[in-house]
Amino acid sequence: MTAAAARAAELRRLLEDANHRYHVLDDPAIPDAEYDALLRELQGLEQANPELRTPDSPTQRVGAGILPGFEQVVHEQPMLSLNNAFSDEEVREFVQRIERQLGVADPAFSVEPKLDGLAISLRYEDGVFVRGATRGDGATGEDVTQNLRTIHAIPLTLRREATGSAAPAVLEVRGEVYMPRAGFEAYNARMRDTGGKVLANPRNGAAGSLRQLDPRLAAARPLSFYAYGLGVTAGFELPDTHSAMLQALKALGFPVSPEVAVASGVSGLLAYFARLGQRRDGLPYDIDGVVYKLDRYDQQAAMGYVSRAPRWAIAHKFPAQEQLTTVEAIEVQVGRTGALTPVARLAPVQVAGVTVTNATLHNADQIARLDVRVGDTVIVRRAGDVIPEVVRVIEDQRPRDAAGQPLHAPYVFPETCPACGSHTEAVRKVLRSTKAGGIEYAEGAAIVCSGGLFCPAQRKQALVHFASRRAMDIEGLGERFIEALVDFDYVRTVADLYTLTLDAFLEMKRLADERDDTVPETVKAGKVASKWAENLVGAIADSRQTTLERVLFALGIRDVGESTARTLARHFGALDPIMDASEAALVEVPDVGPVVAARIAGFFAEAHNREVVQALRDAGVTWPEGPPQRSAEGPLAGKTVVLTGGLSAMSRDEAGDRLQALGAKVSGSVSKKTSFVVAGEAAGSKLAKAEELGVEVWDEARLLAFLNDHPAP
Ligand code: I6G
Repeated sequence: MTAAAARAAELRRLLEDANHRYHVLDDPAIPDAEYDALLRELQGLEQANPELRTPDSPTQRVGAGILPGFEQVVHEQPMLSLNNAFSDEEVREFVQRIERQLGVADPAFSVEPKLDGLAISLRYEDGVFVRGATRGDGATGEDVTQNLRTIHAIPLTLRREATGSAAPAVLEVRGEVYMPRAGFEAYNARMRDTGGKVLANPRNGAAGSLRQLDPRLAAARPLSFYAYGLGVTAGFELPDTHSAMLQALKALGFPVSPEVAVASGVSGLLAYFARLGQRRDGLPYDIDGVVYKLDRYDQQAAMGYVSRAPRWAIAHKFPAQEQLTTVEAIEVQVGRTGALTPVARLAPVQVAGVTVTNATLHNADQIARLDVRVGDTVIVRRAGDVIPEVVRVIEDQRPRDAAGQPLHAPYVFPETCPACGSHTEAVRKVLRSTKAGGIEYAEGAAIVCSGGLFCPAQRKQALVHFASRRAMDIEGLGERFIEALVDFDYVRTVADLYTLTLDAFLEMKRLADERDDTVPETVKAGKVASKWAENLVGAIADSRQTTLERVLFALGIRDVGESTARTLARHFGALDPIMDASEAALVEVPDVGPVVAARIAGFFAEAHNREVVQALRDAGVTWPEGPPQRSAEGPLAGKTVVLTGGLSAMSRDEAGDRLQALGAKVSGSVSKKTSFVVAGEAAGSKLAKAEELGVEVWDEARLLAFLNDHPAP
């Protein structure tokens, strides 16, 4: 064997080991970056020596060329279906039939969740994955080998330590390909952002992915796999029980559900069903029931089959997670951040054991994509902790007039905020910065109310932020009291806080306590309240003396965090010039880009927001103002610096401030114009980019030494 061949074999082993630890044992051994480095090394070796490229190489998981179509696969051993039980009674009958036929009491069952995915069969010859097929009609399926190779949970070779030297000549493993919920949500969020097609549910996601003719598309979908059974085998010593067989599969490198257990008697099965049912919403994947299988293979053989289903197994189904209902109205809710979210009000329907009357429609683009209208019959889905959502409209059931025209027009998204009447703006999510130094936005835009502090829907959040420690630092004004202040109409804007008297706070607290069952009676009647109110009034009074950067931050302008507030305060020196600055003037401020400039200008263009600022001034809130500090002087004048990775001696923001104070412009992205990059712990792509462009890189020690030699002016 050549040195290259030996290294390639070693890399394949290391990569498959890492893969197994990560996807099967849930116990990652090496960081992602190291996995990527090993994979790149193997790709390089295989490129230079194509004869080293084997079908079971981890490099083949990225997806090969586009297929002309799928070949048919005849299952040597048919892929059966399972009979269903929808009630405890049906489970009882299933167990009693077995007990009668076998003449045994309380036989043991292997019990496991039934994942809502797609059944597949994987064929291994001499320990190597050679073909994977869908179930199809049970007798014939489709060859989806290329797509299955991209699923990291599926081993490309059987694990050596389990097989010893001789792998089974043939081993067909059956199981379910599924899409974990988190992956489904993330995939759909990405699709919504980029205007792509969202998946109706994780099951469709898994099935659709396997049907892609371009395996690279399947590789981009977050799929996983659990093994649950066998097809044909040769040279494989079958254990006596199904549960032992699952352990054997696990040892061979297949993921087996950690929920698998052994139970006996009707009560044992029903207890397992109830236990898993309770945990259903918290599982990382969708399940539609549990499967009970007689554990002993000799007992399975004695029970036999009826038509195409085993008599020794049954699927006990949970209530469905998708149901049909009708849309009674479409309303728009304003969230605490001002985002307008369309919600469908539904005719009440039971979904997975819960009555659903509202479902999210996510955003304006989603309504347009689904074309949901009032009166429509829709599929509503509720799974896990996720808010119920409308996934599809049944268009043939749309109400129509005598001429066949729909009774309801397409929904038109409101142009003003339903809570305060302010105009709305489309806020596009930043996807990434481009090589040319620009910004790439997501296509779908969130529609956001511009009312800010004036909007009642945003008022509570605005007050929480305003009072927070790093903003106006008003101690003692917790969220519970802020809610009460707004709910009982004591404050409309943040400036109203400064008009409240001691008596008003005491009255508000009494009302807040009264409606709160968790507050003990002794506390409600207690005298602690007056001390609390006195302290609070004192804290509010103290907050009147503040700084420009705190006020700017406290106003809650979208995307203006502490660091931007500080830079703005330094650059302009006073509030009026900031309020009157054009977007063009704002982008001159270090680290303020066009998006943030538009936010600041938009905020102060709203009359309500200017009135709040005036009210704060009238209430005696003051801050020192001075001349602008925008001279690019200092040892770093004219230099553009990028900070990346974690620093141990200070936060990145703090380091940025100190560099700015020395005249540097701090930027978020690396380009040829970058003077140097400060790379802290676990620096990633920005460091790589700097190295690629030949930009100077400082480590933390060098930064600290420089700051030490150049104290702030
Ligand atoms: O569709 C299935 C899901 C889960 C199954 C199954 C299963 O076991 C956990 N087991 C068998 C034997 C069959 N279908 C035919």
